[in-house]
Amino acid sequence: MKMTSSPITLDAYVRASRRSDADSLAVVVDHLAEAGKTIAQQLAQAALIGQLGTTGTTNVQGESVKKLDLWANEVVMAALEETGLVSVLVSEEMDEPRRVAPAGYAVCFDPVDGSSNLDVNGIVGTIFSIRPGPDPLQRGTNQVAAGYGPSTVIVLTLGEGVDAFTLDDGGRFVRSHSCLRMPARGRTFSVNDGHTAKWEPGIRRYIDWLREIDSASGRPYGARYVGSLVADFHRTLLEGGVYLYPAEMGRASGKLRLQYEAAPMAFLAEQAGGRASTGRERIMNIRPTTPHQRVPLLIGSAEDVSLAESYIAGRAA
Ligand code: AHM
Ligand code: MG
Repeated sequence: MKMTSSPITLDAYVRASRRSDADSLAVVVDHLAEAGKTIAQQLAQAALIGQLGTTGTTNVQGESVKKLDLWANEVVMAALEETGLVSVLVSEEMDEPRRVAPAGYAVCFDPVDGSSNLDVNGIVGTIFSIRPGPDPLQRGTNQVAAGYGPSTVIVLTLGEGVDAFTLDDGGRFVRSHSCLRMPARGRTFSVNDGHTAKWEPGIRRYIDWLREIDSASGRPYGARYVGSLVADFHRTLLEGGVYLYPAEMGRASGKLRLQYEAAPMAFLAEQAGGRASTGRERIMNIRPTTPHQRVPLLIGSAEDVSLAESYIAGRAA
């Protein structure tokens, strides 16, 4: 990881990209960043202003909806619609894609990822994925930009590597990390260990292998699990290792959603030299058939993900 010496703002960075639509993309990313700031401010005061807890409803995926999920969804939607550059929006909090214009980008987002952490003041963040519109169902390989913002950092790729931008005192996102590279191999694994009994044998054997003592191969790996993809992925991006939300008994597609969780993180991981897989196929290659489709996700350091795949395929003992 290189700490950058020349400060560049998020807006200037996107405008300086080699993409022909750099100026339009800068407007969309800038509006997402402003929405992120608004959400961060609200989160900071949530306990004081009655914004914790649930709405008492469930979303299209059968999950309990938190007040902040809905509120943040409106903030992100309004910010994107204001750009006039977006044709369709896909959000974790909306049953159907929302058409806003005949032409423009297709933006898929999770307004508050990790929302089970909201009421305990844990780390949450917004994930976004920008594709050329107006088709909302496109492979991850079509993404023109993807990123997320846990607290007041925005991590972004435009397909030209991965950079991170930190909110400064003046309210500007300024590049703090440039050309992030994930180590080829890490020392930690991140998975909901309580679900062990629901995993297929290959995943169980792989996690057991990570727990064995063998100093030559750097084992045992440490276990780290926040239960918030933005937080767990951010650590994995910076320090390497592997994050897994595998297929489970009774939930063959895992938990995470392709369009606004797995695909944007996969784009970031690959741009940082890492890998993202269902265990059997590259996440970026999957063509979505429904807006909220779920996929198993193994993401992180290239060697760690490859070894996990070998276990699933029965190649590793
Ligand atoms: P959410 O978008 O409803 O918050 O769900 C996604 C989250 C991820 O951030 C996290 O990695 C995972 O769900 C945690 O799930 P679990 O509590 O089953 O371990
Ligand atoms: Mg989520």
